[in-house]
Amino acid sequence: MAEQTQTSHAAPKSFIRKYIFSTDHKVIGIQYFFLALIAALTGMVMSLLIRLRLAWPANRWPMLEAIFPEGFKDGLMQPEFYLAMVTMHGTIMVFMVLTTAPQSGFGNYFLPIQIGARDMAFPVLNMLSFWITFLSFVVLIAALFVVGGAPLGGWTFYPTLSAIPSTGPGQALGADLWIVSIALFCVASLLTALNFITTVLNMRTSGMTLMRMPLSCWGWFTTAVIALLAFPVLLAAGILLLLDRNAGTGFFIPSGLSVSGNLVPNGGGSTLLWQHLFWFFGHPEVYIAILPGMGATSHILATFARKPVFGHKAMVVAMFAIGLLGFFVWGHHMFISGMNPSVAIAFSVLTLVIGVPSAIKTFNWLGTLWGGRIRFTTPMLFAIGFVSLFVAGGVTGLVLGQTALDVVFHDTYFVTGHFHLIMGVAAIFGIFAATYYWFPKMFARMMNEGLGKLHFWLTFVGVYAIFVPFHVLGIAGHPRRYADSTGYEFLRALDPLHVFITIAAFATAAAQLIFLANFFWSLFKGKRATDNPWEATTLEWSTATPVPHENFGEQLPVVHRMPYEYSVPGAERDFLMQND
Ligand code: HEM
Ligand SMILES: [Cu+2]
Repeated sequence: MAEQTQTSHAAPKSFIRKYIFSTDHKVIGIQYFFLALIAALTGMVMSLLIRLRLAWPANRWPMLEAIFPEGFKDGLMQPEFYLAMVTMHGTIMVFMVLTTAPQSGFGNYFLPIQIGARDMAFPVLNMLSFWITFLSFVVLIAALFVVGGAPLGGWTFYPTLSAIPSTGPGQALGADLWIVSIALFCVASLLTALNFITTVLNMRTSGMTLMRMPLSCWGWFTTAVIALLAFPVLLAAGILLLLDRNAGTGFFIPSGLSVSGNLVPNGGGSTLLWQHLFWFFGHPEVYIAILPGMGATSHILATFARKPVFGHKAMVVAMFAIGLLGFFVWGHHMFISGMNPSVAIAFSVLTLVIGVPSAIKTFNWLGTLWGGRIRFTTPMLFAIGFVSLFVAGGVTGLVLGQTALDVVFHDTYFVTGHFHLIMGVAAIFGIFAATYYWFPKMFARMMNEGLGKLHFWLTFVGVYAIFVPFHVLGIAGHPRRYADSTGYEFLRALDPLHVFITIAAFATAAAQLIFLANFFWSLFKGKRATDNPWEATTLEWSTATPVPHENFGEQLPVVHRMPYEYSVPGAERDFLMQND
């Protein structure tokens, strides 16, 4: 490996090559991070709009009418606007935030440094991936403003309606742009995955065997392998859907269908085909969102418990097992699609089997904490929060994985509660943990710990206050994606709960302002960071702060040991770095 595969380039001089069209993995990582931050704020505002309608469906909002004249006609939030917000919120959060920040953002910045490389394997491709992702975001936002209305098919975009432009509001140009945006995103993610895999396999410095890689690198590597296999399927499905809409094919349109009394000319296809293709991508996607968080959590727990990760090898194997099994369970999203019950049982059993490696990870995280000399820093609190949310959301996954129960809970708020805890918020906690942990290396300053802890506690309490009641709504039979449920008498008793959730959501959103203030204040005014402020062991802490061009000086570091050698008896400090 190593030296001969590493080429060296002079640092770029012009502003444009240095900060805009940069091929430096560190700059690209930061670009992805800021793109995800903007997307997260957009998605958050959308979720608050969703909550407004759910808590006070008949209320008039003249101020919002001034901003969205169409969406708030006479001050009243229109159902189409509500559904567009649900669709865009979900799409932005899943793709632009959870797929972008942990993998492309932190992975780009730290994977090469942690394995002792000077850059990614294909720096120009890396730049291209970022700008395609950026374009994808721009196209998605553009879809909000086009003639015919914003897309409102949900983030799963099920045909038949989504395959036929004439079926109603939001199904015209807006839907095409949604699909184009997702297709672009697939291309970018595919290129990133190739880059990550090649980098891990070819660019490790001497002594950095695969097992000596930090678990954060294992998270990024496993995620890249999953992305490489999952995104092409969504890309293909998206192209087929575009063809159905614009070229007269009928991949997803059954024969003999009529819309408003007019026979749809193209047919012969199957709506279920989309569900198969979408969820063959969709279930692995939730692991794409969360595995980097698992890696970062393991990394951070070890640092602040001052212990090696308990069961290091088992952690690697469990991560890969989760990734692999994730490709055999997509049918659990289709239990009510009319599938053969024996097939459903196979999907159900395979789903429950994923509980095994997930439990191994959880017990090993607890084992890592057990008996440690724990330092409760902000990144540590968020990493522990990640474990809490992963368990809380995982438990209801076992409920939904059973066909008999899912038939009841399908398309209710129980599902929304489940996936928000495990995929939405747990992954967000992983991103926060990573941000507080790596900020000193990325920006050469420390974030404020007091504000960080305040942000943690308000957010931790806030997200449970929002999403635990979702489960209660679901058990009561409250359907999801309904702009208006006031017509259902049996749901009236739940109105106060909706108000409670909305207030909790606004309070939690306000707590994010503390994070933003801390982030931007620290960027300019924070205490200067030393090279290794957390007394950690891996290579990113062995190089200078700020990280020099091409990451290391003349000589690449040579690795002699496993990544988490904390509390080593007889060591001068209480830890040994990988290159000591
Ligand atoms: C990163 C975090 C988050 C992610 C990944 C996320 C993701 C999603 C997804 C995928 C949907 C489903 C869209 C659809 O059914 O088409 C959704 C819906 C929703 N989200 Fe989020 N969300 C996040 C944060 C939040 C927050 C903080 C709130 C605060 C209240 C929230 C409230 C909602 C609501 C009310 C719905 C509509 C549910 C329905 O109609 O079934 N989300 N979200
Ligand atoms: Cu799934």
